[in-house]
Amino acid sequence: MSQEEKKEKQLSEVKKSKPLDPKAATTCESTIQMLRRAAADGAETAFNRAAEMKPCPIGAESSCCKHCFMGPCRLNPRDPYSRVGVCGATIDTIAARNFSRMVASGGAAHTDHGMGMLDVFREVVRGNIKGYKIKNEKKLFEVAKSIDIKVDGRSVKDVATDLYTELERTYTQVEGEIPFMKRVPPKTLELWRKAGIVPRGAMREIMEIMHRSHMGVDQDYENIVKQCSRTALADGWGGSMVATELGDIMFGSPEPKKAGVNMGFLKEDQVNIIVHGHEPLLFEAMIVASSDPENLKKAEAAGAKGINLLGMCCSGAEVLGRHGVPHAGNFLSTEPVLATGAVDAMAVDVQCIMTGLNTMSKCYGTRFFTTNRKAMIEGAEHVEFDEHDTEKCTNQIIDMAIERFRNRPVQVEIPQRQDWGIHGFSMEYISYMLGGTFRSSYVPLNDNIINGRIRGVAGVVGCTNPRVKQDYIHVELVKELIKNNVLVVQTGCSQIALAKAGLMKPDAAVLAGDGLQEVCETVGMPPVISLGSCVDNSRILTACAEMVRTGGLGDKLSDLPVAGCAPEYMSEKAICIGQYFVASGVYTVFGVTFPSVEGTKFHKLLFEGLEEQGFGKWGFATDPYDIAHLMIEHIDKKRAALGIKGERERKLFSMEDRRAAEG
Ligand code: NFS
Ligand code: SF4
Repeated sequence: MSQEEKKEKQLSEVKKSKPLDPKAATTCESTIQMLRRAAADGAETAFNRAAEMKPCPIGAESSCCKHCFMGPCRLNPRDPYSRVGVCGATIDTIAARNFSRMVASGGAAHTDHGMGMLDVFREVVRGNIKGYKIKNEKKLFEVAKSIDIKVDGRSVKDVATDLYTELERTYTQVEGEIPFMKRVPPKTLELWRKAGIVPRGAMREIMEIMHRSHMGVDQDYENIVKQCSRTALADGWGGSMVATELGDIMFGSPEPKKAGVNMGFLKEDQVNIIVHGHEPLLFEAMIVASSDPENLKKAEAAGAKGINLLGMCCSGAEVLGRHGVPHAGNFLSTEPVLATGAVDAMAVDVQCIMTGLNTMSKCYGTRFFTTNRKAMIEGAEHVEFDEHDTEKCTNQIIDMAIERFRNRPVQVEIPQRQDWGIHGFSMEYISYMLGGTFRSSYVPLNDNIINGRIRGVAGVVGCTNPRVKQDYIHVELVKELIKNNVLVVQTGCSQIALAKAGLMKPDAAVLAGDGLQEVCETVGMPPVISLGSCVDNSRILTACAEMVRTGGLGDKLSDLPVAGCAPEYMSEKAICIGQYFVASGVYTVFGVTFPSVEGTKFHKLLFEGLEEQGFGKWGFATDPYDIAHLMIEHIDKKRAALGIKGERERKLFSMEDRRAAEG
């Protein structure tokens, strides 16, 4: 079956089930149970809406343009060169311009989030915000050092002041290179310099994309794609990386801990509050407020045994790793979870918040709050979150959740499934885990890749999308990868899918191939490693840079035997992430659908040309096994180029050896 036919088949499987068959829509048991309840109650979710809304085939392949009012212009995706837009724009111009705006929007989401973190960090350092503090001084000094800020003998405040001044350039710099370019392997940076894609500040790059994609400006698809790379790099090695690093500095670096995922962590006898969104600021403040003795007293007075806080989507993935706060589910479960009737309040900030949550929460009497002035929903209650006075918002949410608990308007039905796993890895911890305290380094990882126990590393990330069966592709793909000795690192909603499938436990190593299994068993790690939210994809970039620096695996990021994938993506942020991985040198495969027409020059550039120029490239497939094998083939190709194909003799550094070395 061709890719095209497979895609059609997947789409029609989800579509044809009218009324919706929950088992065809998702493999998440809790979500199935809740979709059944929602159907019985006449409540509707994205799964139902997706089944009714046929995706526009022209839009899906990015063959239409509405950048001016001589149009909108539609080209025929089956014969894309048969027509041009009213202005004469070809399919390549149109698709490249559309793509660039996806990159701009996705990059804007991450960089605006990162800039918000920087604003708070600055006010914390200046003493104007008291609710947060610098929790991790070690990380502060490490980050400062990595961008050449002097740290020896200096105070925390001085270093932190220099750090925020310097990091501000990530967003506002008009000319020259942003600070984290200092972390890029020299050969990769050299390639970017030659290509003219070293990013300036994100604001500048995003503004330039919006200008260049306006009617009648940049019409050369190759030139547009260059600006896509530059803008995307300003996200991955800029805005997102700042968000991750400042999060670690203010809230602590994640460390592995046992933590739970799934709807079974809702508690019937407690006040359940879900925080959903992306910025850790609201979540961290909610953690403090929900353990405040005053609030607990109020909850008790209402007959509750406590206040039970849970995460969803990305901020949830972040606190899952940082603090072990349980996680109720990924993107597509955000509506179904409300059908439990057990959610007393849901507070959201920015990104991936479905409008449908407001309607759904009204059906089940959940108090639903938007909290960010940038993200309101018509008809929803808005309680604004102010970092200078976090309690005002969090206490109000808790009060209203308690009130709702006292008079729960519907019967509660909580799916009983709880999945435990180990969460909270970071690039620093991976180095410690493999090397031990005193020889903490990437040498053992590189060694195990060179000796072939680990074939390569795959990043499997991204959303869930009702156009395909929720979680299914993530889980099958990752199983296939580890079976073939590929170590998998994860972020975002994908990580939650695998946590629910039980693959984030060390004993999941039995599902891995011999080599990977041996490594996992020796160091006691799971074969699938959770790194946090989508901005934490920057952890994968830092880890790749460290692998190059450590040596033995080439001198550019594009030499590494690694690959990336977002098999169920839905968001423009994912497109931007994909483009920064590709520009960094990584082969990146997407599923569901891809916004370009196969056979066009633009498509060929993304899928072949960029690699010929020394970057990574895009790939596309919808079947999990096809995706896995595309990734594995690529990893093998890189291994062959490094001359390490099939090699497997060096001794693994065992726990015993490590103890001996540490004395
Ligand atoms: Ni990432 Fe997070 Fe999930 Fe997709 Fe949305 S929550 S930033 S975009 S849906 S992984
Ligand atoms: Fe049509 Fe060109 Fe206007 Fe786009 S910019 S809508 S292709 S006329």
